[in-house]
Amino acid sequence: MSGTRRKFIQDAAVLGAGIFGLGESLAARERKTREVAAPGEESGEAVGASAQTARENEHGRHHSPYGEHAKRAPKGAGEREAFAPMMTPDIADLPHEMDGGVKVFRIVAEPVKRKIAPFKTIDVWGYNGSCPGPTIQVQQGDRVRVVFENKLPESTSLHWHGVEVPIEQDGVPWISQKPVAPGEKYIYEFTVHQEGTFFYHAHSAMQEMIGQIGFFIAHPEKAYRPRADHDFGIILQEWAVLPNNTVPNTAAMEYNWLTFNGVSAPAITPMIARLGSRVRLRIVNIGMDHHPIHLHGHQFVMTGTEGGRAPESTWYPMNTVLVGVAQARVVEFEAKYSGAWMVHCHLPHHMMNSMMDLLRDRMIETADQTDEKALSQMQTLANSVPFEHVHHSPIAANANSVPGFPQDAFMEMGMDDAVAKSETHGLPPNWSAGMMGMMTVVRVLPEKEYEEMMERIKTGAGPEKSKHVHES
Ligand SMILES: [Cu+2]
Repeated sequence: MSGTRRKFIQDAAVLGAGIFGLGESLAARERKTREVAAPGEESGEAVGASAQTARENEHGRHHSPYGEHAKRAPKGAGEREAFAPMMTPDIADLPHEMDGGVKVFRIVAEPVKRKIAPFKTIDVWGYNGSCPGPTIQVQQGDRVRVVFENKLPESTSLHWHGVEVPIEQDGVPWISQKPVAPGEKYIYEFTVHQEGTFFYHAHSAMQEMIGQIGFFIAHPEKAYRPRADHDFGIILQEWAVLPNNTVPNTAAMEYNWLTFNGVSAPAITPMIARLGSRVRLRIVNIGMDHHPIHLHGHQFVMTGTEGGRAPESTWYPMNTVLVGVAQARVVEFEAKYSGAWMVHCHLPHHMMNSMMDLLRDRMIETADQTDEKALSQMQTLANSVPFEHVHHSPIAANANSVPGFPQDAFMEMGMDDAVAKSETHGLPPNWSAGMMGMMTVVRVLPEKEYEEMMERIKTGAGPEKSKHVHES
């Protein structure tokens, strides 16, 4: 056994002891951790923790109605249908390794620089260099171990939102575990007996608001019927970034940057679907606001919540789903019509990006001013991208004399080149001028265009400027 491993186990055992007057249960758990240090010495830290959890389960510490599930060994591969992974635009999947029948994931909580727009990078906290953290995908029946390391400057923990786990795996500081101190590790391990759209997050309000969340997807043992051909996940977040700041003000309640998966439109990567396919969207909200997410051109049904799959008898047609705080909403639709169809929050202030914080110490006025002056002010922002800020949409000759002008006239900022990627190939010129905040598109492509797009994404080829492809 390496010195590092021994130190880890010792640290796990003495972490926080004494100083803060630990309660009875924490002290008891500490003893338990010490007792199981021996098997860990033989087979490594992760296995040691596994032994701890297994032992706790054997001793019947977890008395929930799901105790039998929690104890159940993972099923053999042959008994379950292979699952098609969900895709999280702009967020990577977290890889895992196998230790016997256990899927082992490694998560590091750490400060992250997140480029939320071509001209805006903010300082947030996330996991494994990503905010939101990487997506974890497992299958119902899996035994899961998460080796968690805290590289934040303060204590934290990981909570498995909606997942029925033994209490000692619940990730609530001081209630279900001692906080994981900076530089320390903690091992979470549990059996996933549910299916559904879950997420992991720090169980500390301000840490949630500075970005500490990621998807935890539990695919069902047997695929949902009807099967979805495409499966996409979106995490909703909001940020208050004050002028001259890169660190969001997590105590604020008014937000100026709204993101899907940590990116604001038009930088959000479009979702690509084949014409005639069935598309699933899973939307998760962790923040201060509720978000009515609206889809254009199609009706969908809500097939699941943060509690798992909903019975088909409860499905009814809709095209806007309210995703409340701490909720997951899963919707599905038949991609019947080709085109670039908007998926966006319909709260008006969530359909824009604030340019105020880009002005640094300059003031911008959006009322009682001339068109010329407003344009020149906006150009000071555009210089940093760089592009020329113009009215993409025409304005009237007498615009300056109409009370209320301007409204959207100065907000448009077309920046197709700055946000170009494979998935934007073929979008109409200046498409990005109409995209802000919590806004993206599902691009429903006919067979041939779909196959070409998949090839383009595979090879990483950018969009062709010269060859414009109309989508409808
Ligand atoms: Cu919203």
